[in-house]
Amino acid sequence: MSQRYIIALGSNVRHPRHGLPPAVLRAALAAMADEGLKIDAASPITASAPLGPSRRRYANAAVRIATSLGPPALLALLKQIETRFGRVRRGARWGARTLDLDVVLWSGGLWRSAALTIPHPAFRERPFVLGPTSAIAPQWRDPGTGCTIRHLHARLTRQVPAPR
Ligand code: A4P
Ligand code: MG
Repeated sequence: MSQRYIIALGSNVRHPRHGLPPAVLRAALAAMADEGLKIDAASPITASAPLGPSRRRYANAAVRIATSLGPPALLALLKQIETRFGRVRRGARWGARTLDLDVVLWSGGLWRSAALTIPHPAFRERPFVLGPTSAIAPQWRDPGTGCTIRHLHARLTRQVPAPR
Protein backbone atom coordinates (compact mmCIF):
# COMPACT_ATOMS: atom_id res chain seq x y z
CA MET A 1 0.00 0.00 0.00
CA SER A 2 2.99 2.29 -0.40
CA GLN A 3 1.71 4.27 -3.41
CA ARG A 4 -0.79 7.06 -2.97
CA TYR A 5 -2.80 8.70 -5.72
CA ILE A 6 -5.50 11.27 -6.34
CA ILE A 7 -8.10 10.00 -8.81
CA ALA A 8 -10.67 12.31 -10.40
CA LEU A 9 -14.07 10.84 -11.21
CA GLY A 10 -16.53 12.25 -13.74
CA SER A 11 -19.85 11.17 -15.22
CA ASN A 12 -22.51 12.88 -17.28
CA VAL A 13 -24.50 9.95 -18.55
CA ARG A 14 -26.93 7.90 -16.52
CA HIS A 15 -26.28 4.20 -16.10
CA PRO A 16 -29.11 1.74 -16.72
CA ARG A 17 -28.65 0.10 -13.32
CA HIS A 18 -26.92 2.67 -11.10
CA GLY A 19 -28.95 5.66 -12.29
CA LEU A 20 -27.96 9.32 -12.41
CA PRO A 21 -24.31 10.50 -12.53
CA PRO A 22 -23.92 11.04 -8.75
CA ALA A 23 -25.05 7.46 -8.18
CA VAL A 24 -22.65 6.30 -10.92
CA LEU A 25 -19.79 7.93 -8.98
CA ARG A 26 -20.87 6.27 -5.71
CA ALA A 27 -20.97 2.89 -7.48
CA ALA A 28 -17.55 3.57 -9.03
CA LEU A 29 -16.12 4.24 -5.59
CA ALA A 30 -17.50 0.92 -4.37
CA ALA A 31 -16.01 -0.83 -7.42
CA MET A 32 -12.59 0.70 -6.72
CA ALA A 33 -12.74 -0.50 -3.12
CA ASP A 34 -13.85 -3.97 -4.29
CA GLU A 35 -10.77 -4.11 -6.49
CA GLY A 36 -8.55 -3.61 -3.46
CA LEU A 37 -7.84 0.11 -3.70
CA LYS A 38 -7.87 1.60 -0.20
CA ILE A 39 -9.99 4.75 -0.21
CA ASP A 40 -8.36 7.09 2.31
CA ALA A 41 -10.55 10.12 1.56
CA ALA A 42 -13.40 10.97 -0.78
CA SER A 43 -14.55 14.49 -1.67
CA PRO A 44 -18.19 15.49 -1.80
CA ILE A 45 -19.77 14.93 -5.22
CA THR A 46 -20.21 18.23 -7.05
CA ALA A 47 -22.28 19.19 -10.09
CA SER A 48 -20.54 21.23 -12.78
CA ALA A 49 -21.30 22.72 -16.16
CA PRO A 50 -19.72 20.74 -18.98
CA LEU A 51 -16.40 21.84 -20.36
CA GLY A 52 -16.35 21.02 -24.07
CA PRO A 53 -19.01 19.98 -26.55
CA SER A 54 -21.29 17.96 -24.27
CA ARG A 55 -24.48 19.66 -23.09
CA ARG A 56 -25.19 17.53 -20.05
CA ARG A 57 -24.05 18.56 -16.60
CA TYR A 58 -21.37 16.48 -14.93
CA ALA A 59 -21.05 14.94 -11.53
CA ASN A 60 -17.42 15.15 -10.37
CA ALA A 61 -15.49 13.98 -7.34
CA ALA A 62 -11.94 13.10 -6.29
CA VAL A 63 -10.57 10.36 -4.07
CA ARG A 64 -7.27 9.77 -2.33
CA ILE A 65 -6.26 6.13 -2.50
CA ALA A 66 -3.47 3.86 -1.29
CA THR A 67 -2.37 0.78 -3.21
CA SER A 68 0.70 -1.30 -3.96
CA LEU A 69 0.06 -0.85 -7.70
CA GLY A 70 2.45 1.27 -9.73
CA PRO A 71 1.08 3.80 -12.23
CA PRO A 72 0.71 1.50 -15.31
CA ALA A 73 -1.04 -1.24 -13.32
CA LEU A 74 -3.35 1.29 -11.66
CA LEU A 75 -4.26 2.84 -15.05
CA ALA A 76 -5.08 -0.64 -16.41
CA LEU A 77 -7.35 -1.30 -13.43
CA LEU A 78 -9.11 2.07 -13.76
CA LYS A 79 -9.69 1.46 -17.49
CA GLN A 80 -11.11 -1.94 -16.66
CA ILE A 81 -13.56 -0.33 -14.21
CA GLU A 82 -14.48 2.35 -16.79
CA THR A 83 -15.17 -0.37 -19.34
CA ARG A 84 -17.29 -2.30 -16.88
CA PHE A 85 -19.46 0.79 -16.37
CA GLY A 86 -19.70 0.81 -20.11
CA ARG A 87 -20.20 3.16 -22.94
CA VAL A 88 -23.85 3.81 -23.53
CA ARG A 89 -24.99 2.47 -26.88
CA ARG A 90 -26.96 5.15 -28.77
CA GLY A 91 -28.34 3.79 -32.03
CA ALA A 92 -25.51 2.37 -34.08
CA ARG A 93 -22.80 4.40 -32.36
CA TRP A 94 -21.03 4.22 -29.05
CA GLY A 95 -22.11 7.36 -27.27
CA ALA A 96 -20.72 9.31 -24.33
CA ARG A 97 -18.82 7.54 -21.62
CA THR A 98 -20.63 6.86 -18.39
CA LEU A 99 -17.53 7.02 -16.21
CA ASP A 100 -14.19 8.82 -16.58
CA LEU A 101 -11.39 7.99 -14.12
CA ASP A 102 -8.28 10.16 -14.39
CA VAL A 103 -5.04 9.81 -12.44
CA VAL A 104 -4.39 13.34 -11.20
CA LEU A 105 -1.45 12.98 -8.77
CA TRP A 106 0.91 10.26 -7.54
CA SER A 107 3.03 10.14 -4.38
CA GLY A 108 6.02 9.28 -6.60
CA GLY A 109 5.74 12.61 -8.39
CA LEU A 110 6.12 12.69 -12.16
CA TRP A 111 5.33 9.89 -14.61
CA ARG A 112 5.57 10.19 -18.35
CA SER A 113 4.94 7.42 -20.88
CA ALA A 114 3.01 7.13 -24.13
CA ALA A 115 -0.09 5.91 -22.30
CA LEU A 116 0.09 7.88 -19.06
CA THR A 117 1.10 11.35 -17.88
CA ILE A 118 1.05 12.25 -14.16
CA PRO A 119 0.15 14.86 -13.05
CA HIS A 120 -2.81 14.83 -15.44
CA PRO A 121 -1.85 17.46 -18.06
CA ALA A 122 -5.11 19.46 -17.78
CA PHE A 123 -5.84 19.34 -14.07
CA ARG A 124 -4.46 22.80 -13.21
CA GLU A 125 -7.06 24.47 -15.44
CA ARG A 126 -10.06 22.41 -14.32
CA PRO A 127 -12.16 23.70 -11.42
CA PHE A 128 -14.11 20.43 -11.39
CA VAL A 129 -10.84 18.59 -10.58
CA LEU A 130 -9.12 21.17 -8.34
CA GLY A 131 -12.25 21.84 -6.25
CA PRO A 132 -12.80 18.22 -5.16
CA THR A 133 -9.04 17.61 -4.87
CA SER A 134 -8.57 20.61 -2.59
CA ALA A 135 -11.27 19.17 -0.32
CA ILE A 136 -9.19 16.02 0.32
CA ALA A 137 -5.55 16.98 -0.33
CA PRO A 138 -5.10 20.75 0.04
CA GLN A 139 -1.43 20.46 1.06
CA TRP A 140 -0.40 18.04 -1.69
CA ARG A 141 2.22 19.70 -3.90
CA ASP A 142 1.95 19.59 -7.66
CA PRO A 143 5.42 18.38 -8.75
CA GLY A 144 5.03 20.31 -12.00
CA THR A 145 4.73 23.79 -10.45
CA GLY A 146 5.71 23.23 -6.80
CA CYS A 147 2.39 24.79 -5.74
CA THR A 148 -0.02 23.21 -3.28
CA ILE A 149 -3.44 22.13 -4.51
CA ARG A 150 -5.03 24.78 -2.29
CA HIS A 151 -2.88 27.42 -4.00
CA LEU A 152 -3.68 26.15 -7.52
CA HIS A 153 -7.38 26.09 -6.69
CA ALA A 154 -7.33 29.60 -5.20
CA ARG A 155 -5.42 30.89 -8.22
CA LEU A 156 -7.95 29.38 -10.62
CA THR A 157 -11.05 30.57 -8.80
CA ARG A 158 -9.78 34.00 -7.73
CA GLN A 159 -12.04 36.82 -8.82
CA VAL A 160 -10.20 39.14 -11.13
CA PRO A 161 -11.16 42.75 -10.30
CA ALA A 162 -13.10 44.42 -13.08
CA PRO A 163 -11.13 47.11 -14.91
CA ARG A 164 -12.20 50.64 -14.03
N1 A4P B 1 -3.89 9.05 -20.14
C1 A4P B 1 -2.75 9.77 -20.08
N2 A4P B 1 -2.58 10.31 -18.88
C2 A4P B 1 -3.63 9.93 -18.12
C3 A4P B 1 -3.99 10.17 -16.75
N3 A4P B 1 -3.23 10.92 -15.94
N4 A4P B 1 -5.14 9.62 -16.30
C4 A4P B 1 -4.32 8.34 -21.32
C5 A4P B 1 -5.92 8.85 -17.13
N5 A4P B 1 -5.62 8.58 -18.44
C6 A4P B 1 -4.48 9.12 -18.93
O1 A4P B 1 -8.19 8.93 -21.85
C7 A4P B 1 -7.47 8.66 -23.03
C8 A4P B 1 -6.13 8.10 -22.68
O2 A4P B 1 -5.38 9.04 -21.93
C9 A4P B 1 -6.20 6.92 -21.73
O3 A4P B 1 -6.41 5.74 -22.44
C10 A4P B 1 -4.83 6.93 -21.06
O4 A4P B 1 -3.94 6.03 -21.69
P1 A4P B 1 -9.73 9.00 -21.86
O5 A4P B 1 -10.17 9.40 -20.51
O6 A4P B 1 -10.26 7.76 -22.43
O7 A4P B 1 -9.99 10.12 -22.94
P2 A4P B 1 -9.48 11.61 -22.96
O8 A4P B 1 -8.73 11.87 -24.19
O9 A4P B 1 -8.93 12.00 -21.65
O10 A4P B 1 -10.80 12.24 -23.22
P3 A4P B 1 -11.82 12.55 -22.16
O11 A4P B 1 -11.68 11.72 -20.94
O12 A4P B 1 -13.10 12.62 -22.83
O13 A4P B 1 -11.37 13.99 -21.89
P4 A4P B 1 -11.02 14.58 -20.60
O14 A4P B 1 -9.96 15.53 -20.95
O15 A4P B 1 -10.75 13.63 -19.53
O16 A4P B 1 -12.35 15.38 -20.33
N6 A4P B 1 -16.66 18.88 -17.88
C11 A4P B 1 -16.96 18.80 -16.57
N7 A4P B 1 -17.65 19.79 -15.98
N8 A4P B 1 -16.57 17.72 -15.82
C12 A4P B 1 -15.84 16.68 -16.38
O17 A4P B 1 -15.52 15.70 -15.69
N9 A4P B 1 -14.80 15.78 -18.37
C13 A4P B 1 -14.46 15.85 -19.65
C14 A4P B 1 -13.63 14.80 -20.22
C15 A4P B 1 -14.89 17.00 -20.47
N10 A4P B 1 -15.64 17.98 -19.78
C16 A4P B 1 -15.94 17.89 -18.48
C17 A4P B 1 -15.50 16.75 -17.76
MG1 MG C 1 -10.06 11.16 -19.16
